[in-house]
Amino acid sequence: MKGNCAIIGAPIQSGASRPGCVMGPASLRTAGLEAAISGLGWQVTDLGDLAITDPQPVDHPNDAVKHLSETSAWIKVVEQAAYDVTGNYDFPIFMGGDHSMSAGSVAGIARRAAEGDRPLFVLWLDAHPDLHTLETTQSGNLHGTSVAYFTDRKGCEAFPPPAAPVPPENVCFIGLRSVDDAERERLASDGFEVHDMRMIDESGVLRPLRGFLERVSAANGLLHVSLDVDFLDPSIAPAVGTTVPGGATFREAHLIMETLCDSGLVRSLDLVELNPFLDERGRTAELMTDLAASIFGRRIFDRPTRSHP
Ligand code: 5AB
Ligand code: MN
Ligand code: MN
Ligand code: MN
Repeated sequence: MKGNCAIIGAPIQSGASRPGCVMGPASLRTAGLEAAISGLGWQVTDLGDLAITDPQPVDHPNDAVKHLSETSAWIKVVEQAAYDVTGNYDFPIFMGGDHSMSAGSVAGIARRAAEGDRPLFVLWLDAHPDLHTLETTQSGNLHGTSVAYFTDRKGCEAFPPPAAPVPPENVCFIGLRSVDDAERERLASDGFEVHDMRMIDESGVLRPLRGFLERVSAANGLLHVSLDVDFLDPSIAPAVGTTVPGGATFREAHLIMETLCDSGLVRSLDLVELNPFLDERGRTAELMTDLAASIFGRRIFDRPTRSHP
């Protein structure tokens, strides 16, 4: 047995503009996530779906902000679940739901990591940096605020305060290609590690990823990976409300997951933004499942392999 994995659903869609992410966990289950990981030698427990009860009204001076009370309630529930599950399982997978889920999952994992005195690092695989605060968001869609929240940027006070903010230097973005002005300023000034798609075009995915993994390893850190469907090119992953052309290819994405697996540093994973209403015969759900399987050790061959001269 390689370890205990928990899968836990957070059917949240209040953070996104297009409804449908509520079906994300069901679609990942239908694609066979549990069997894919248990088939690799892990013990997998499906903890079911989280739910919110009785969201408290929360107001905000930025009138653009949408569904604040519901999203706040979700962050609280997911934060507590992430804190609890990291105490009992080696490797939890959080199935979204839109990306506001990760405000809660990362905050809860960070609270647990701080207790164990290990620094938490976050790899954010996304077309977007999700660095708006509630003050700067223009769309008002709160799935664009998660990173600002868990790094404790000023302007997210309407959400429950994060117990152990993640330092921006511990957050690495790969795949960026849609960045708003307010986010651009933060990326330039706050010490995040940033690899946009142009850098990936120029260097490939391995160089930046290995550099980041070396930092995690040198700091004896724990690594959380947050995978937004729109990290992937829309031609291979159509089931997302926020498609941006020019995303990661099938092999780039798999190579990232395989390298993450080899590193042995990853302890938790978000699969987010899957909108099954927009999918084509389940192909995006299947791809997200295959990418998760690669992080858990699925590979073409076990290494080292001998190739013909
Ligand atoms: B996602 C945008 N920056 O604020 C905004 O999909 C997009 O979780 C946010 O990365 C995308 O609405 C949020 C234009
Ligand atoms: Mn995102
Ligand atoms: Mn995105
Ligand atoms: Mn999205």
